[in-house]
Amino acid sequence: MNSFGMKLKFSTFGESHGTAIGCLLDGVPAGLKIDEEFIQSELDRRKPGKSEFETARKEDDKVEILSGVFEGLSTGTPIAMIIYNTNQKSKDYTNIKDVFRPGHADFTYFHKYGIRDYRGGGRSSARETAARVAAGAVAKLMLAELEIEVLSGISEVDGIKSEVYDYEKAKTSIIYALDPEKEQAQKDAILKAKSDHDSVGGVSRVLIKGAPKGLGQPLYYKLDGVLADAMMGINAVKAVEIGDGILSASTLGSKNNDAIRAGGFESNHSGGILGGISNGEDIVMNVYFKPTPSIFKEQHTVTTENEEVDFSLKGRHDPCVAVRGTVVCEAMAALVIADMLLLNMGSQMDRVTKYYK
Ligand code: FMN
Repeated sequence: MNSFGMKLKFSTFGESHGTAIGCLLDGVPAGLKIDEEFIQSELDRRKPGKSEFETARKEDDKVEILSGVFEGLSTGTPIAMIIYNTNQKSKDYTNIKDVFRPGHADFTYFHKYGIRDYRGGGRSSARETAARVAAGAVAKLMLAELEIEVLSGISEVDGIKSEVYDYEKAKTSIIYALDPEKEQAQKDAILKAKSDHDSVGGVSRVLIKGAPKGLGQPLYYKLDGVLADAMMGINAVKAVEIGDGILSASTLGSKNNDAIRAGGFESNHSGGILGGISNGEDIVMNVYFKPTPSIFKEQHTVTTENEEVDFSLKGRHDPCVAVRGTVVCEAMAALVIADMLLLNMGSQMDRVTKYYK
């Protein structure tokens, strides 16, 4: 499947070393001010080659809007966006033409489709996530009109955990670090792995502020379920927690429950979601990224003919995919919330009456 969402639906196309990647976003209400500079700035946050903490591949990731926008406003018709690939070095991948990179999707894509697009991983490459960021930027513009904000940052690298979550600080950090006190150690861990020809994992913490109560479609399109699906669908994501997540399983009900007062909840262990529906509190998620599979140490693998070989990879790869991945988490979260807002509009008769009468 290459599409996601119900009322706000997007599809992406393209592969790492093809001509272009892009998305088709359907369901954006007419009259939304489309700020192209903002969309580009979101792509710039994700684009590779900005620092030594990322792959040295340089892509401009210039986005072009092909349809669905007239005189700066959405027209209610599908918004198509395209990003041309400009920095493919397919020959970097000739040494893995017939071998599978351990940890990558090369093995499973080959066994599923019987075709080997070895150039940068083809469609399984996270290059595709640039298209999600473009779609997510439009969703963010929609959310901004309702004063809903999606923020994120890196809360952990190689087991070095943040103790504070400063989302404003994360905006200015080259690795989007949430804790200024931990940033240097986290950077050092990335550079150490890189110089060892290895890679490290990390965690993105996502915060959705200002979401109203009532978002989420029980039982089978629950807000937490769809957010988890959206996050797990991002390359290299191995786990997602909503609120206290895994910790909730080892605590008492009396500690885990968020007591309710007239002015709201006294705590937010639930991460802003109860019964699959937003409760008006901040929505909080931890998204766990594994270490980048493409590393330069010698590894055991097999060829497409199932012959065992030892090989060392060449090319340019992110030493910690969580860093750029956090921008993708924001985009996917924004798309889910925008979809849920549109879906929720018909949930009570008086809203329907108010609209039509
Ligand atoms: N994997 C690599 O091997 N090299 C990379 O440079 C790389 N960059 C990535 C950048 C981002 C923003 C993200 C989110 C992931 C990146 N990945 C990279 C991860 C792979 O795409 C991913 O691990 C692979 O498709 C296998 O899928 P899985 O890890 O979800 O099982």
